[in-house]
Amino acid sequence: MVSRLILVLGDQLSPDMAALRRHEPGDLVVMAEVGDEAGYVPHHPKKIAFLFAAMRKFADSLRRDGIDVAYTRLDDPDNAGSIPGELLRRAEQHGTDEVIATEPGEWRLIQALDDCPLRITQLQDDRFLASHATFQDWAEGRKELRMEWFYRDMRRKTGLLMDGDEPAGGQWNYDHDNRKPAPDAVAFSGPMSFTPDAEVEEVLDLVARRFDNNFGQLRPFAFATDRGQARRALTHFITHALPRFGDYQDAMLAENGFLYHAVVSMYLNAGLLTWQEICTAAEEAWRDGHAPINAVEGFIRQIIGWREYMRGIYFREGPDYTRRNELGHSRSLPWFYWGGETRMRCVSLTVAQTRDEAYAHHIQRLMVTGNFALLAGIDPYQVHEWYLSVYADAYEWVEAPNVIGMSQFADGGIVGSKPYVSSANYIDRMSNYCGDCHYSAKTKTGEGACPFNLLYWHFLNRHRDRFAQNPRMSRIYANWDRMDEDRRRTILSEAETFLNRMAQGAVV
Ligand code: FAD
Ligand code: DLZ
Repeated sequence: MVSRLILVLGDQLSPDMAALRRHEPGDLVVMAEVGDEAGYVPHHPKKIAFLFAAMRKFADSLRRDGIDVAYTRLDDPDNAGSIPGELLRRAEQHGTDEVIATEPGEWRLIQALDDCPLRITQLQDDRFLASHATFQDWAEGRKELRMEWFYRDMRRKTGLLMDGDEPAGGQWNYDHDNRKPAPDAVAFSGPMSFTPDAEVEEVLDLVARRFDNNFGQLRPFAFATDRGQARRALTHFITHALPRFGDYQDAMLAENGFLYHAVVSMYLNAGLLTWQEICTAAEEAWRDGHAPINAVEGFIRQIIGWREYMRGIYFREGPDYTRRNELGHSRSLPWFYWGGETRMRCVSLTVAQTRDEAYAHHIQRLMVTGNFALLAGIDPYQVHEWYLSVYADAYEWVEAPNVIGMSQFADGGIVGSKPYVSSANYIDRMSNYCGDCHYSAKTKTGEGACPFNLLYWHFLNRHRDRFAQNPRMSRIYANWDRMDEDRRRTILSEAETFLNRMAQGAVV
């Protein structure tokens, strides 16, 4: 006789999940690979394979610990197709209607559990440093929310990189040291890769059969799929890449999409790693003299700062957040985001890397694909769906504030005080993408002019009313106003021509 069902979702693979901590003898853990979760966006095949393989291994580890698990595979004939459906099926099978869950990371699924006719308790997901209440308290009464102030509170709260009440090294933030352009060569072999075992191969065959139309290369597949492997991937990063993480954090290289990045977000977000062990390992590397302060501070800030802040914003802003469109952008996402041809080498390389790895680092996401979508006025919801689909680390709680907020300014400035837009100049400075491009980063109009140069002014011009008064942007508008009127007219008309050709499906 089963007393209660304990729900564990695909991104809740930590032994000390809130729901699992409530486990008592007689309870049954429910895990399920379901069509609804695998299909609410066309996830990258590597993301689906990673989660299914990690879920299966996690279920095995619970069983080894003596916990009863009812695990439904995607191709089980009785599969109900959704998480609520599976809970209802298991509830009927085992004669119970009580379910303990940990709150999912997307409003969509929270609401589906609320609507499910069972007695479901959704416990707070306490794998995060800031609970909903903590973030709410911090945000309450502030005229403007800024990550930097939140981050400093999180440093104080955790004691990470603190010497008493003071920041270690004397500064809270070493970002000014972290903007080196692309190096000629990278002295890091990239993230640790893992040869699929028989269990992973079985999942790869399933995903190849069922999701072969989804955008993305399934094989070769080299992700970690259990906690032990994810720990090794983390140690590999701390040992070999962290010391240079800061210097080249914003750089981009055609030959190397990983540079000195950790490539652990998919493990952290799925529960195979914790923020505590990642940050403690990074801090130790600094205290041991293995990695410099600019690298370690920059890295820890991403995790206890940006990651926690983004989650806070997502839950504070509510279920309609992904539908925000403050700039009224409505163009369709161009086909080249799904692998179609484009002559813009930076976009083409970033999309190709995304297709092959289900990974791109922050600046590729922000300043290449994100920047282009914003400049071109693409409907932010379509941009959001793309990002949610194509990256192995994407769940709405973290993806949406990064896309709708930081990248597309569709929330009107909740996440960022100004839009992240740039002309070709930034990409040319920070990468080696532009050298072999069809377009010329240095050419502003006419034959071969880089579309980022044209669209940059087009964006600023069409949103003048909103941004001209922004103190951080007034100089840019002054530059625009100083330009000869004919030149301004040429830029705007060439930008229009470009956008029209793109909308008609021309190779641009
Ligand atoms: P590193 O560069 O090595 O950084 C270390 C860790 O810091 C990451 O693993 C991640 O956990 C955390 N981190 C860094 N930046 C952010 C951030 N802005 N928000 C939250 N966490 C951060 N991150 C996701 O985890 N899922 C997403 O779906 C996602 N979508 C994004 C979409 C856009 C448009 C942008 C601009 C950023 C997005 N990010 C997302 C943030 C960031 O790009 C990724 O976390 C990072 O690239 C993951 O690679 P890494 O592990 O090598 O990170
Ligand atoms: C992303 C994902 C996928 C592809 N498949 C499953 C699944 O079959 N079963 C499951 O429990 N979870 C899956 N997930 C993760 C969920 O979509 C995730 O828990 C929610 O989006 C909330 O973050």
